[in-house]
Amino acid sequence: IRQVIKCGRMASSKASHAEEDKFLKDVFDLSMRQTVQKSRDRCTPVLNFRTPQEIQGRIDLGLHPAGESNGEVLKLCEKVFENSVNTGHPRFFNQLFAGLDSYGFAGSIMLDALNTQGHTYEISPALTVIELEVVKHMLKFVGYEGGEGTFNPGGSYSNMLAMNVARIRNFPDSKVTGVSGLPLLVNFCSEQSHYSAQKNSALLGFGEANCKPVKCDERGKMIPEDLEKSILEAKEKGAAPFFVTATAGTTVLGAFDPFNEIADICERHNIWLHVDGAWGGSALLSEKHKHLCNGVERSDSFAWNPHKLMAAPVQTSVLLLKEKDLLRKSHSLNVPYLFQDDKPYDTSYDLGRSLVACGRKCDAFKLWVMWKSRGDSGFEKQIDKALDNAKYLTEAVKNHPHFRLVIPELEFTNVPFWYVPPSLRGETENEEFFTKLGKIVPIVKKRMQISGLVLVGYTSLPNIPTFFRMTIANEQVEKEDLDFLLAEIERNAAD
Ligand code: ABU
Repeated sequence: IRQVIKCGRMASSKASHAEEDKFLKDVFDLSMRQTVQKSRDRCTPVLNFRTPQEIQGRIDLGLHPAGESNGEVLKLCEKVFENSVNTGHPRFFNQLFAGLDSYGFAGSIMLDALNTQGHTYEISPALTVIELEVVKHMLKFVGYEGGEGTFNPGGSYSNMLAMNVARIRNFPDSKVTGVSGLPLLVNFCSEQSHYSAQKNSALLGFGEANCKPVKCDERGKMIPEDLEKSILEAKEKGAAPFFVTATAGTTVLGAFDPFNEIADICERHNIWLHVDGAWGGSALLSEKHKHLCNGVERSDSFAWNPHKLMAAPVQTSVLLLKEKDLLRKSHSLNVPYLFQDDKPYDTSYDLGRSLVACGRKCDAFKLWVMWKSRGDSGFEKQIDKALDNAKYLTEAVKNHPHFRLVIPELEFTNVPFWYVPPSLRGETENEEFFTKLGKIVPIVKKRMQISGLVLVGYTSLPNIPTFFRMTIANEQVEKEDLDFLLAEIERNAAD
């Protein structure tokens, strides 16, 4: 090969290569210092809160005709870290993702070094077969052996593909002819499901109003009787119910819907059952907790975000389908610039043939590196620890006279609660009392955000005033971090 292409380094570029290499190493060291190493030191803050205007004043954001030196760019990058949230910190509880797994981070670095896309095997050969292997492994956990799946940019996108595939399975011609000649297609989700169900219904042309909300019980689980009532009402009006979104681990309360009862209803009415397991799907990895997902094997599709409880790097999202070849039937469109049939390999490995996305990152690789390193058992320990921590916090809140749980029976790592300030202690705990507690939550959150030592989210639900929406996802969280959170709320709510 050297003879054919006359290999050799050009002397003139040696200096710039050395500079580039140094820059890359410096960037790696900076990233390690600012994230991995800081996360190990609980004395560092989770964030240095600044307003957008303050950040605009601190970083030279402007783009200029002439480029800047590596040193200048590096200094600017350092400022970006200093004005970012350290989501790998064990006291970052704000979202349904947290932590920076070293193997996942390593996978991300290598993936970015490869800088390729997943539409054809010819530009991502190893990454394609890795994706298929990871999907095959995940299918087993859901009970979909023999099915198929794909990595997507986020859980909302996975939920969208599922809805589209369900429509095409019911009305195959509509892939070409569109939805205008079809009966009114309606879909259903619980009133506590993720907002992507409604957004996707709008996006795919069914309409937000045709995503019908189903009532939940006091634990946040879909009420199957209300689902069936709603399906029958839609049918009476001449509409065609075609899709139900159930949830494994709701966004706010972490509730798991009653999948078997919902599957019975979907079978009776020939409706596609999709489970949004973006958050709670990882329970399937734990012998102790997989019962939460009992019945999901009866569903048709399952969205799962390993970037949440498995702590894979953002984003690592999968849609799994029980039946094979539906992705191709729903999305195939052959174009001669990508999907030629006369390539020197089996072209069914050109995964882009079956997807909406053309350019797509090969996110499966990050998860594969993690899975190779940890094995199933490593993930199982991680999930069990998160649930143990949630149990510890639940008991701590329950037994602390200054805190109240929003719901007494928690299923997952979501621990929603209120703080009772000195001025309200001893009052009758009626609707007015909890409304007052709700008003305190954003104030305390704001103070904690500004002090930067811990970050936790808040929300409200219909008929439930604002509360702390605490979730545990990071494996590095220890009981002392949970004690710290409660102490920090007390400290910030002192007056
Ligand atoms: N993408 C899931 C919802 C985000 C969150 O509440 O953390």
